[in-house]
Amino acid sequence: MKTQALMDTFDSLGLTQYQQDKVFPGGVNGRAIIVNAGADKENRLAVTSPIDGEKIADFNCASSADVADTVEKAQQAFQYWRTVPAPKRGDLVRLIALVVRERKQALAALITLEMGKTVQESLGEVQEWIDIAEFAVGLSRQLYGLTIATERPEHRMMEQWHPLGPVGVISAFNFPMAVWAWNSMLGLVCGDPVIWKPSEKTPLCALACQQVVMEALARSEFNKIPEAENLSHILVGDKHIGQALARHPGLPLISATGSVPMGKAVAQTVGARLGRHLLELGGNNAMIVAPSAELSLAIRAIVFSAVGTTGQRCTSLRRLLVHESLFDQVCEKVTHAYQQVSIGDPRDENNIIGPLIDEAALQAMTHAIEKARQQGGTVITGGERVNKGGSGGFYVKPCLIKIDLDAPVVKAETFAPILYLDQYSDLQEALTKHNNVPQGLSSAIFTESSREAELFLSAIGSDCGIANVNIGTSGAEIGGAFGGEKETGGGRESGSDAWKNYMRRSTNTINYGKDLPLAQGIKFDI
Ligand code: UN1
Repeated sequence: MKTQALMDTFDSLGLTQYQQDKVFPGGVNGRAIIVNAGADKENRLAVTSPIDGEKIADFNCASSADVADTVEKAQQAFQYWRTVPAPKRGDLVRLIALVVRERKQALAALITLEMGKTVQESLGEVQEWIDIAEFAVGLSRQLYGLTIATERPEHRMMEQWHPLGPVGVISAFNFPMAVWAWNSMLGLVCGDPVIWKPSEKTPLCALACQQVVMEALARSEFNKIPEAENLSHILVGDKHIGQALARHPGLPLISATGSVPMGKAVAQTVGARLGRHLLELGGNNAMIVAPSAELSLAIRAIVFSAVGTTGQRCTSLRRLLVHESLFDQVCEKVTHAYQQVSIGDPRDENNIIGPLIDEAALQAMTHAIEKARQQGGTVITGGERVNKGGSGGFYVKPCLIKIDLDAPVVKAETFAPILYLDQYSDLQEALTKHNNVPQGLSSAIFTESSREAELFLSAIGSDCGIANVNIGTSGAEIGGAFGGEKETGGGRESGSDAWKNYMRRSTNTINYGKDLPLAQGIKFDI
């Protein structure tokens, strides 16, 4: 099934036609799609679909030499792109949004095939790309600097935002298009070419994204400009490619999404050359359900946040703190919902839980459940593998575990649908537990009390980058800044003023007088 489905999807994305051009120099060879055909044949990467574990593509990975060459090309593109007025750059991104809108179904189908999220969620991910692209188009006329009051007569002080340079993007499998889109749509309007190392688990999605950009370029006024062809690059490969990008002084910014160990390695390497990094790492997101909570909303929010994307979002709900007065009721309702959810092939619209990405994810889940048991936890429901007609996909029942949230296992992010559940009697005590993890991405409270809600959002409330009231922890809109504190890495991507990451600020003071007054009233007569 895979070969045909993949080829159909690629056909509708125009990829097979495109490969004759230059993205797939090795061509489509039966089931295999080869990138960098000239590269080391030992260095091959097999891509399997999590739907059934079948191999869907074969790659030769990029090499470190490709990194140096690609950065050089991106630098050349930058020399050109930074001179193009920002609203004109925005016009390319407008065309990208247009192509994505036209190809939405096919792009979503590819996400589902390669990453395994449900069609609804894949459509949502593609929508996220459209949203950030259209946001970036508007932004291309709003890259504002301040004018600042100066203490000197006949002077003016202002700031300008200039393009930064080529940006290296390292992304994870779970949002194989949207996270790159957050970075590259903003990067492109800000004047920066983008070099992307996608997850080794989802390179086909990356190729499709590249195809979209190339198609938009072909439709744009930049279609005859050789430098414009080098605005967007992908390098398929393992962590050595990521490390080479992080080391390269030609990339002033590395934006990395993924695990905490990966983020630390990137931060150290980029930091050693005093480059900038933008990190979006692990989350360990919690929700507090207060006594006044509207339970019909809370239960849906809990289940969507905890089991959506099979618990493989950075923003997935992993910890639930329920007031003791509601504990039994919430526990019963969530258990009931967990036992009802349909699990299976994500292409079937009836299923709301697809497979885990791979066997390692299943093992991590099984291991965490075992540890939770050893640390005093009780499995209320789920955790078992579900056999889907002997398919090689890793389908699991979402797992609900009653445990003290101070247990060590709860402090680590396990990228799987495990929800740890605990009760509280006093909100202060709940907040302490809530914040007592190394990560700080997303959080939520369900309450009808404005006092409790405001406390949760205040400086002494949730310590996360995202704090919500009466909605779940996942499913953030692109308009807000996305990211978190502590081991989540401190970066902010996507909306609000996250664009400033992709630009350099120049503070300018202009003297239009006939004197040279010094700041701070310093006298310096020569
Ligand atoms: C991620 O899991 O890395 O808030 C991104 C959400 C999505 C993005 C998640 N908009 O769930």
